[in-house]
Amino acid sequence: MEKQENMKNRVKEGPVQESTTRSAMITICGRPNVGKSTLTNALVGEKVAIVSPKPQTTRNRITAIVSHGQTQFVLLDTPGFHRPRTRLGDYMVNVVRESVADVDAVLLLVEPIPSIGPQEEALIQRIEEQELPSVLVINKIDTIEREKLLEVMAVYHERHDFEAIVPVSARTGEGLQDLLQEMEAFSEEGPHFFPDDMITDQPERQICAELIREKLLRCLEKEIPHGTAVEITKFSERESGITDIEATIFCEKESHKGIIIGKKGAMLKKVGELARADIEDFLGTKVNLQTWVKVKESWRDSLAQLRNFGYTE
Ligand SMILES: Nc1nc2c(ncn2[C@@H]2O[C@H](COP(=O)(O)OP(=O)(O)OP(=O)(O)O)[C@@H](O)[C@H]2O)c(=O)[nH]1
Ligand SMILES: [Mg+2]
Repeated sequence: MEKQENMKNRVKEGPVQESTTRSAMITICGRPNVGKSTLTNALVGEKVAIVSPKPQTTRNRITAIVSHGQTQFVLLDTPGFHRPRTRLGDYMVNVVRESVADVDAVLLLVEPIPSIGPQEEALIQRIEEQELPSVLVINKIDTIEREKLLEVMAVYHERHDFEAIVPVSARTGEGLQDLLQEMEAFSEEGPHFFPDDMITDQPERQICAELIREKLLRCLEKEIPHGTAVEITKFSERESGITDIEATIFCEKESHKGIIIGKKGAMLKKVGELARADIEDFLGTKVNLQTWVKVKESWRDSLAQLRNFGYTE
């Protein structure tokens, strides 16, 4: 009788399929400037997230899609975890907290420093609270000696039971294959969440706005670029193949506006030229980019303005 039941079950399930798809959703988190977006881009093989030498470059959660054999990894690049000083900061930190939940695993990206800072401590606590499997990824190993690396590994190993510790350089690509291999452990059989040729869920115009913001971060000093937001007000492709883009750069003070425009418009021209070149590469068309600068006092502390710029839950 038991045997018959087994036979019936087998017929119902059908033959075992040879090739099955797998997927995993994995959050990348860490303090500002540790290289989360650089790592995201390196794993995707294309630029989907802007990168700058200044902390707090990423403001939103960025979904990036990576194909690895039969597996589709959905990576969530997050803002740097920091102590917020504005409502925008509150939003960014909340994005991180919400991204370290309901995923298959978390990559905690750290600097190659043999001490655990308050940001890492808070993120480890969040990972423990959510009972999520995690991999410690020690980035920027191109900048340190091997002995130092062992020290860093020991300090973190003592603090938390990571599934794996992987040293990498997001800049040179060292260690990335090992990292992908470790990430496979979190994949499960099932359909892919996104089409296989998709690399990010961000709309084209949002990426264009981000590329302009990246140039502001790279060209301007101190607090000024952190108080900027970019809105695309026109985005249309002509039949001849040229894309017309109009963008407004918002800043927080009249004095900042003067600096962003620069002497005889030199700074704005430089930002525009750098951004246009990148946008042309990204869209694969010629681009006619027009930029304006406007002031919105203290927008980073205004809920209405944050919503307006898309920094909403
Ligand atoms: N030497 C070296 N520099 C790196 C590496 N990875 C990233 N960087 C640099 O670190 C800086 C910050 O990189 P991002 O990728 O913007 O860092 P992030 O963690 O996304 O920063 P936020 O979005 O501000 O949280 C940039 O200047 C990168 O070029 C690396 O492996 N080695
Ligand atoms: Mg980033």
